[in-house]
Amino acid sequence: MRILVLGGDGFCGWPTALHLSDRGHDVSIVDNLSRRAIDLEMEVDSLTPIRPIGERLRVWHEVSGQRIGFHMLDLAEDYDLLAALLKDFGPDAIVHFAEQRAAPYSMRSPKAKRYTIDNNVRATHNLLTAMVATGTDAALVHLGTMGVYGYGWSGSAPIPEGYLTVKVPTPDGDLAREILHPANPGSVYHLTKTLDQLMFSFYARNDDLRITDLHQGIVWGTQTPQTIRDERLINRFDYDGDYGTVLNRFLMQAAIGHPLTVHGTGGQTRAFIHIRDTVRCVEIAVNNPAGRDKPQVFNQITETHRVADLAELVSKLTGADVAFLPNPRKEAAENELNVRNDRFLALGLEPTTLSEGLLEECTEIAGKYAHRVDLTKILCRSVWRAGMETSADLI
Ligand code: NAD
Ligand code: USQ
Repeated sequence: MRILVLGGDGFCGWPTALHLSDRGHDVSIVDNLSRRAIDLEMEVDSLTPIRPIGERLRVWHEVSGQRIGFHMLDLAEDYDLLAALLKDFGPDAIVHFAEQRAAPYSMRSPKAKRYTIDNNVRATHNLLTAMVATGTDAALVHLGTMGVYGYGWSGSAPIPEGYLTVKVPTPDGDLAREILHPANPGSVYHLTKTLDQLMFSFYARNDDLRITDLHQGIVWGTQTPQTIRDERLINRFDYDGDYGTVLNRFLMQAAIGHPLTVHGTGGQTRAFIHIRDTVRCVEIAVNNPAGRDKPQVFNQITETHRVADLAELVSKLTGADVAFLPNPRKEAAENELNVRNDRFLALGLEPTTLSEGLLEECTEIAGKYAHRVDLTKILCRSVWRAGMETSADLI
C-alpha cells in the first residue's frame, strides 16, 4: 500500500512509519517539525538524542534498503500543498498523528490554548476537505484519545468502543438510537479530539469517507524492533513537565534518583499501551478499513492502572522515593476505569503488558541518557486554572 504518515517525525509517528515501511509498504512522512520547534521554545530536549529527520531517513535506507519519503508541510496552513500531495502521491491509506498532543502544554497560556485549537482543528479539517476535493479515497486512520470519554463514568458499564445505544422517548414508545459516546474532555488538547470526532462523523455521512478513530491510551516505552536497529533511529523520549507522560516520567525520575512525581493521591486510573503495540494497532487498523456509513472506533489500550500503583511498582523495582505533590490539573482525584478493547483483540493484537522486563528496558534507556536531563524541566509548571498550586512552587 501507499501510506502517508502525517506527524511521522513524532513519538508515535516515527516508529509507525518504520514499522509500515518494514512491512513493505510505500511510506511517505508529512511533518512540519513543530514538535522540534516546541522543544526549542520550551528550552528542553528529548531525553534520547533524536537525529534530524533527513539523517533518520538516510539511516533507515542504509539498514533496511527501504526508502521513506518526507514532505515538510503544515497541515493547518498549507492546504494547497496538501491537496497537491494527495493528488500526486495517491495514498491507499493515511495515518494522522499530526496534532499538538500535550494536555499540560495546551493549558499553559492563552497562546498555547489558541495554538492547540487552531492547529489541531484546522489540520484535521484541512485533511478531510482536501481528501474530498481531490477525490482521495484512502482509508483514514486517526490517532484520537481515551480522554474524549473523560474519567467521570465510575460505576457505569464498561466504556464501549465509540458508540452508545440509548433509548430515546417518543410518543410511540422508546426508540433505540446509536450515538457517539458523550464527550467529557479534561483539557483544551482533549477538547480538540472531541471536535475531531464530530468532523469525522460529518465527513463519513456527507462524503462517504472511510475513517477509523483510534481512542488511544497513554503510550509508554521508547523503542520498537525497527528503532533499535541503529542508535541514529532512536525514538523520542519526552520527560519534561508538559510533554512527558506519567509512566515514562517515573522511569526517568527513578533512573536519576528523583522522587516520583505523583499528582495528588495518585488515585487517577488511566489506560496504557506500549509503543510496540501502538505500531501494531495502527497496522491492524490500516488493514481493516472502516465502512462508509460512520467512522469506526477502536479503543487502543492494553491495560489500566492507578497512577499511585505505577509509582509503587517503579519504586519497588528501583528503590525510588515517591512524592505526593499538589495536582496542577483540574481532574477527579480518584476514578475507576473499565474499558472495552475487544476489537483489536479480535483482530489479533497480542498485548505487551507492563512487566518488569519492559520497565527495566526503559530504565536502562533513561539511565544511559541520564546525563541529558535538565533537572529544572522535570516538575510540572502548567496549571489548569490561574492560582492553582504547582509542584514547581515547592522547590
Ligand atoms: P508528537 O508531538 O511526538 O508527534 C506529533 C507530530 O505531528 C510531530 O512530529 C509534529 O511536528 C507534527 N505536527 C503537529 N502539528 C502539525 C501540523 N499542523 N502539520 C504537520 N505536522 C504537524 O506526538 P505523539 O506522542 O507522537 O502523538 C501522536 C498522536 O497520537 C497525537 O495526535 C496524539 O494526540 C495521539 N496520542 C498520543 C499519545 C501519547 O501518549 N503520546 C496517547 C494517545 C494519543
Ligand atoms: N501525572 C502524575 N504525575 C506526573 C505526570 C502525570 O501524577 O508526573 C498524572 C496526571 O495528573 C494524570 C495522569 O498522570 O492524572 C496522566 O497524565 P499524562 O501526562 O501521562 O497523560 P495525559 O495528559 O492524559 O496525556 C497523554 C498524552 C495524550 C493522550 C493521553 C491519553 O500526552 O496525547 O491523548 O495521554 S489519555 O490519558 O488516555 O487521554
